[in-house]
Amino acid sequence: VEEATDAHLLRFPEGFRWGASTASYQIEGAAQADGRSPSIWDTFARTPGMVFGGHTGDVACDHYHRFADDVGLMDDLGLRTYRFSVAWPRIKPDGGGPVNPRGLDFYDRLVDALLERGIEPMATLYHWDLPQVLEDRGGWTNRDTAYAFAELAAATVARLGDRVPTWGTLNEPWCSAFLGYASGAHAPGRRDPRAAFEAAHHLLLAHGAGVAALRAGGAREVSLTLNLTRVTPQDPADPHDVAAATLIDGLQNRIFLDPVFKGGYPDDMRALFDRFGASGVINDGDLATIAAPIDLLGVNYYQPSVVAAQVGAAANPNYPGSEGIVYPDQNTPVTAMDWPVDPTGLGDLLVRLSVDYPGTPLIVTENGASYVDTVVDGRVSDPARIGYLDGHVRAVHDAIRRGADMRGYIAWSLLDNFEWAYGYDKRFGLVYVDYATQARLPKDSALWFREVIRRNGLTP
Ligand code: PNW
Repeated sequence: VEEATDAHLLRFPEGFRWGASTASYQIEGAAQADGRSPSIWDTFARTPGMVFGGHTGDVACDHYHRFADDVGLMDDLGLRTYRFSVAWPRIKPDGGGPVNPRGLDFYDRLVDALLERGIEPMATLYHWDLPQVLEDRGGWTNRDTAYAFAELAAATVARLGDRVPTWGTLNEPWCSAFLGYASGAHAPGRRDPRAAFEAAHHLLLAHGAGVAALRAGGAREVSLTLNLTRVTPQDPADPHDVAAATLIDGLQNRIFLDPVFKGGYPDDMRALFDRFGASGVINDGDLATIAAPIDLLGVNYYQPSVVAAQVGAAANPNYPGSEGIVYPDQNTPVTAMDWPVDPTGLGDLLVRLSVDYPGTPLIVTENGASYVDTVVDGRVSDPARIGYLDGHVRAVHDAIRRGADMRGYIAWSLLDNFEWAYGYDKRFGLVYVDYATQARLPKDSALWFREVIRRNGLTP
């Protein structure tokens, strides 16, 4: 528990990590450079109607060519940690098999540039850009994809492990499995609940096998990032609403947390594997692989969830098996994504994790907001984003006071970028990107964040 040493400052613990996040497909561009093969997102973005405006990541922020300037910008903004992901199709264009050294060269240059500026690199091995060649063999519904992932982990840590202290296996396997294979809102755009549960299991298996490969390669700190949230019943006194909240908590949170930290699927989730005919992919020994200890849990949090039971309601396609559950409007302020803003959801989530899954330190690996930004007289004034970030950083501070072992706060995102199904229409950056010129302009929120980092605290 950290007491404010300065009455005017809510201080964070010594060594608390502050930074920003990105992901390869969202910023790099250079889709054909140096032997990169197509990923499922290249294919999906080219499928009519899947991404806003037909946008693709072909150019994105052109970070592949501008990384040196972007690292300079990070330094100017006082960021001390940079979370990025590596593109599997650059490193292993055939999915498995031989390494493409030119693909790894890019990350080698990036890591060196970060270290020269004293910025700690945090590398994520998979942030959704699966090589299309692997999807052609079933993608995450194929067990072999998990083993191919472990080989990616081994090759990447072999090249960068001497300089990258912190490694993440997967980013948000919930999105990969359920947006990718159940609702089809994300690549590869399949709509098959059975495939989604199979994918969820193989993603967890990939994580576990990846942890083993990272350890064998000498990784110093190994983590997994999940998109988790606080799920509450609309009426806590109504047992039907309470049951609805429990099921959605299972499909969002426990289906990943319990295998990793408790060595098994919760009974209600196991029942859904059975119902959708997906239990056959769970082999003897898988859960032991999945439950390999990790050093840090990354938490991505954007919005809370409030649910209610309603007889006859169709299942939300993102949550197969959730018939009879609805999401009543809460009249909370929302972001440009229509996502409700409620920082108490983050504080409560972090405290819950430290109670239900004790012993693993936590780090916020993504948190941020999309608002409509405009450049006026060479400046982007974004008070709503500052308010969002301030409220959530405050919630992290409060979670520490309530006993959570918090190691850092990493904002989403460094730059405006390719926001998946929304293309370039939604801006999450601390830094504005003018896509016509690739000019970068720090928003007021970036300058606010720089002050928080400089003080290692918030003013009350
Ligand atoms: C996360 N949903 O994505 C990702 O990790 C980032 O790459 C992304 O840019 C960021 O959050 C903002 O969206 C999500 O529909 C995308 O529930 C969609 C959902 C959740 C997370």
